[in-house]
Amino acid sequence: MRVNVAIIGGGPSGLLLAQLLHQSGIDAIVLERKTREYVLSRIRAGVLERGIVDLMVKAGAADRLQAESFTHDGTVIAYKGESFAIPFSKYTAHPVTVYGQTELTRDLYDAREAVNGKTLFNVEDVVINNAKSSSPSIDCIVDGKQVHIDCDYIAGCDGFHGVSRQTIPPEARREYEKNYPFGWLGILSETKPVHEELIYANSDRGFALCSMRNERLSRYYLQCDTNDHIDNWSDAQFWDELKKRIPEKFADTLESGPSIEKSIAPLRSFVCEPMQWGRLFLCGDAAHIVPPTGAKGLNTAASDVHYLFTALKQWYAEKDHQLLDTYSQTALKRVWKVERFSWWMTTMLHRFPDQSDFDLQIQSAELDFLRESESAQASLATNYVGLPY
Ligand code: FAS
Ligand code: PHB
Repeated sequence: MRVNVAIIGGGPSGLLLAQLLHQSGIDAIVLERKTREYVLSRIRAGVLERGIVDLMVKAGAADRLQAESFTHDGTVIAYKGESFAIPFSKYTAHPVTVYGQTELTRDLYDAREAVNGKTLFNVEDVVINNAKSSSPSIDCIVDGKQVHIDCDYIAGCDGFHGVSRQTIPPEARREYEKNYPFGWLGILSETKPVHEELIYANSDRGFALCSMRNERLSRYYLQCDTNDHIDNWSDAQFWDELKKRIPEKFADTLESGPSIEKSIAPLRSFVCEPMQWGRLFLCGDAAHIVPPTGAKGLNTAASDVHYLFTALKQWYAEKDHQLLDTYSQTALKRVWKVERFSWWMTTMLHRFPDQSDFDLQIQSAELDFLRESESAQASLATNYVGLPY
């Protein structure tokens, strides 16, 4: 089989790239290790920057998003039992959009099927061949049969545990990593969100986040130990702890209910440089990871896809390789700014086991400054709604 672009990974990065390429007449295939149902069973991001919404429109996959999502003009920061709002619209031109990654991925799969896009599921033993040559290829096994795919370019959209990043020789890649001493315990419940906007809470018991998917679907997170397990948390224990971590005015009105999903995610910052190796280009979690405190994981996967799609489009339309040659440094410029913001939000809002009294005072001063300073709020808003591509 031969395609222009072979995409490893059928998560949001791979699917968004495939759809954008299709819209420009560039032939692609998506190779996904799992089934569509499995991919859609994952509960992840919930807040979209303007950039990914615009890309979904460009990809022809935004009808449901535009019909069912809603916009948030700000967010709430809570600490010491009090809270304050940060009005994005006072400092930026765009709000954020609330729409679950699961639904966005579902829309992309539906759009791909509508155009009969080639997608292989249950793909195993993916091997990338000759990425540094002008004729790369992929070998893999699908339903027990060997499949060989010749292509012009390969997009590694296979997430943190995929094969793409590992194809870059260890001596040719530099990896930066910071592991946080806590995780996030998240639940989904068919309850009314506690507030119409998100609440990021720093409490002496640890971080909490109150988010949502719609008016009757809430998403909550609690900072937990790295070795914690969902079996240690009954729904009642989760709700009790959440109420202790958010200001009373919210806790008193919190609607609890049975969890329909419960999971724990580790928190890390990670960047792989470079994000390309010959004709292999990494996008999204395959290249970088952020702690979800800044709601940047999915959104930065989208900016990578924008840069790679634009570069591929320039090559196929004008045989100009310049954007492809500079993809990694272009993408990394924005990636590092997002890494900084996500680290800053995480450091400001979480309690660290080794925090000294001095550290706690500094964290408190950071939050006081954010509450009192318009320039500090403008900086948070500018980063949160999404830096320009
Ligand atoms: P993904 O990991 O989503 O997709 C990669 C795909 O490649 C997967 O479907 C995988 O099955 C497939 N794959 C892997 N190896 C393969 C192989 N060898 N061959 C073929 N296919 C292969 N971000 C936020 O902004 N907010 C959040 O709250 C949030 N929560 C998260 C919770 C968890 C547990 C995780 C892991 C991530 C979370 N993220 C969050 C980040 C998340 O949204 C990612 O940024 C986003 O999924 C990135 O999309 P992709 O780059 O497509 O990677
Ligand atoms: C979510 O709704 O899942 C969510 C929202 C904002 C974040 C992280 C996760 O920063």
